[in-house]
Amino acid sequence: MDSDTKRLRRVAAELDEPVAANGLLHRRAFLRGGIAFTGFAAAAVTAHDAAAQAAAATGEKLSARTLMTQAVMGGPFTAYGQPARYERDAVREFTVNQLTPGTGSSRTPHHVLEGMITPSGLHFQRNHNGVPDIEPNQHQLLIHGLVKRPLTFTLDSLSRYPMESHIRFVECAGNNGGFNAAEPRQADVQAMHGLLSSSEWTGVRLAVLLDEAGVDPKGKWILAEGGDGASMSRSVPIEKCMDDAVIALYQNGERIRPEQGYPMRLLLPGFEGNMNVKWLHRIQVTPTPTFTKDETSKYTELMPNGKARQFMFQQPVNSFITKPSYQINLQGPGYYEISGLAWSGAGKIAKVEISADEGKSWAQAALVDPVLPMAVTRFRLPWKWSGQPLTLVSRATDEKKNVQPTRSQWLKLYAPNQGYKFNGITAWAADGTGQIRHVYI
Ligand SMILES: Nc1nc2c(c(=O)[nH]1)N[C@H]1C(S)=C(S)[C@@H](COP(=O)(O)O)O[C@H]1N2
Ligand SMILES: [Mo]
Repeated sequence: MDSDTKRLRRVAAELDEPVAANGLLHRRAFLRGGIAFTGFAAAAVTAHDAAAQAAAATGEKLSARTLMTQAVMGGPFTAYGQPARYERDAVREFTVNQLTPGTGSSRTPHHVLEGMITPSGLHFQRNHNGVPDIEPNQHQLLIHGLVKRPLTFTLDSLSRYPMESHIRFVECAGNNGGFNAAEPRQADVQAMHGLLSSSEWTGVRLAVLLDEAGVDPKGKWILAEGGDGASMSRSVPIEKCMDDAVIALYQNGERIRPEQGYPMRLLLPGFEGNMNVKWLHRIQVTPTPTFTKDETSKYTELMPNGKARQFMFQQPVNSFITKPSYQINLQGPGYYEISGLAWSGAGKIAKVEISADEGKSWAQAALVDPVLPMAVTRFRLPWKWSGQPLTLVSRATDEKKNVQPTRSQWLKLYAPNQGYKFNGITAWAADGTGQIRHVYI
């Protein structure tokens, strides 16, 4: 054994010590290579042996020659690439209502995705009247109301302005639903948390356009209206418009997808999805909120005293574990990496803690760079599962010190059946075979 090997073994032995109950390891245990050395190296040899044995059984020799005969002539070029045809699980999930086929939502399959960016074709959709087919050269954005100079912008004229790019999440206020049912619903991460997606958005800062139009001091709000059949419209405080609001034209490097608001959408970082008006064609500066149907009949929260709370813009701090999760079961005792997503409308994620004993002891997960405000943050934690039944939970804290409540704490904040903005802790229970169920803790 050389000195490097000895050193790695020593580090491994230290890091292999759990930092919280039921085998949660130090967040850097895998990164330092220690665990990989003792655990995975051994596992890899076993896997290799198994493959060699299988090959021997069929009389086949694992050789360079075998690999070469497997090579085939490749297919032609494609104009726009698609995922490998075997990736059939990586699709949006939705139910079709025959009467209103364009109305409803489709969900991002987070349980089969990695990293912090949602592929554009898998961004969730929430449409109140379908996806309009807008000819970009015909589209205009009008800014009027309490301004010195009403202005209209075409896609071409907007393209001459300085652009900004930001990685930001969009999350529907109705995400994470179903938790007020008496029994925990047995559903995967896609069904439970799939109305959340994350993209790099590029566009023009709204403040630049409003400054050019010259906002009257009496203009305290805007009305943002979409060009879809629903004319979806929302009131936004002028402070947000002058702060970090963006007229987004690009999504993950290409023009924004039709489903996300082509050719332009309002992006309000951290604010509930509904306010991020798609197919944006009109901004009216107003003295007060407009009290549109979308902010009165819906997207308000009923409080315990029977009054509805309006204009709760920010999405709360939240997190969920994707690996393991419902239907992403454990494959027997041994080393695992627990992984998931955390986000907050208030800013950056400060920490994510994981518990494997229903919240009695906690280990701090590693946050994957870059950790950005109002973006999703991927977290990871090494874990050694002994094979005993247990419950895994994640709890996120943001930079403003907001912490995810438990489900029962959250339920006390609102009237029964109030369904918006749930951010209670999600818990996954593993039985002795590694099968995962959704449980309440
Ligand atoms: N014009 C318009 N904007 C809209 C909607 C809509 O139906 N029409 N849906 C809103 C809702 S409720 C949400 S959650 C987000 C969803 O954005 P996405 O479909 O790009 O994921 O868009 C919002 N903006
Ligand atoms: Mo939404």
